[in-house]
Amino acid sequence: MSPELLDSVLLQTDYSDLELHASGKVRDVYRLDNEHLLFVATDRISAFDYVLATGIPHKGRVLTQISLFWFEFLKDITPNHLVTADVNRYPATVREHAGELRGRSMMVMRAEMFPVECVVRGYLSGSGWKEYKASGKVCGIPLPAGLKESDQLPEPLFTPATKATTGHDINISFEEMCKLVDPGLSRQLRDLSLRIYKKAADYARQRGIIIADTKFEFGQTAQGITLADEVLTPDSSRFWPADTYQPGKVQESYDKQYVRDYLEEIRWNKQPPAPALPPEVARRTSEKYLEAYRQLTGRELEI
Ligand code: PZK
Repeated sequence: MSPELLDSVLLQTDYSDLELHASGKVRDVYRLDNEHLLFVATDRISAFDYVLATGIPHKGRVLTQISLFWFEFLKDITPNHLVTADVNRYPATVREHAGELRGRSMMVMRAEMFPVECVVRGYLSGSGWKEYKASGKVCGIPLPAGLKESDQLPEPLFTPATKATTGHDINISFEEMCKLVDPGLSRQLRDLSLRIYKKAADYARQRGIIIADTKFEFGQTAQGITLADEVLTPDSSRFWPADTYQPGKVQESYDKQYVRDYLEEIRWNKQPPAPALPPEVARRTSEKYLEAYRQLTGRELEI
């Protein structure tokens, strides 16, 4: 990889003047003031539940720009937490980091987050496929017999989950969700999630990308129920290339296939420490993220 490209890869953030609000495998959220947060997408990548030692050039910017695209696309359906992604409008306290933050960050409204993940599934995959095979249901919802792995569902399903403090999300029924979030609000979150998924998945399908499933996070702000976090990115969703879609088997991941193939090839035992990626695997993966952005938006990400 060229020195300039390597230099652009961000693995760690460190804004010692800011308090960390939340940090995830590949992104970090800082507190700007009482009402505002700084959401930063790094170039880290996770596979098989671990963050790898190698960053993916442009990944953080691609995911941020995809979220920004969807916020605009969905603004007639839902308010969102975006204040600005223009680093020139960030508070003076972070403007010294403008170079690093440009394109990969958003200043957002701090929201009172709902303690549920709003998952929508349009296709039968992952834990949904496993449950269907065992019981004919997905998250307790009965489905017609005879569906194959990766089949499109008759209707998209809302399958909420709670964030486990360690490890994986736990699927819950809508009734269980109603014990955690007021039933009226739960219904609104369900209806909103389904409308957002349908509008976005329909658009993406016309552009050659199947959004098999996705996860939304909502919070409450002065504007009411507000779409937060990143939205409809390859990290929060399963993106499949439509041109090779073939129900009856596992689908190749749009973005992480080269990474998974490499990790299987070297027979990593999927225990830490996670390996580094050969430059060629990182480069090809970077190309896939850029391609996803291009395919969805019809624009080229300016590098
Ligand atoms: C918030 N997360 C998830 C975890 C991340 C993100 N607008 C908001 N207001 C209050 N809290 C959050 C948000 C947003 N978005 C989101 N945790 C808190 C999360 C780890 C890293 F980048």
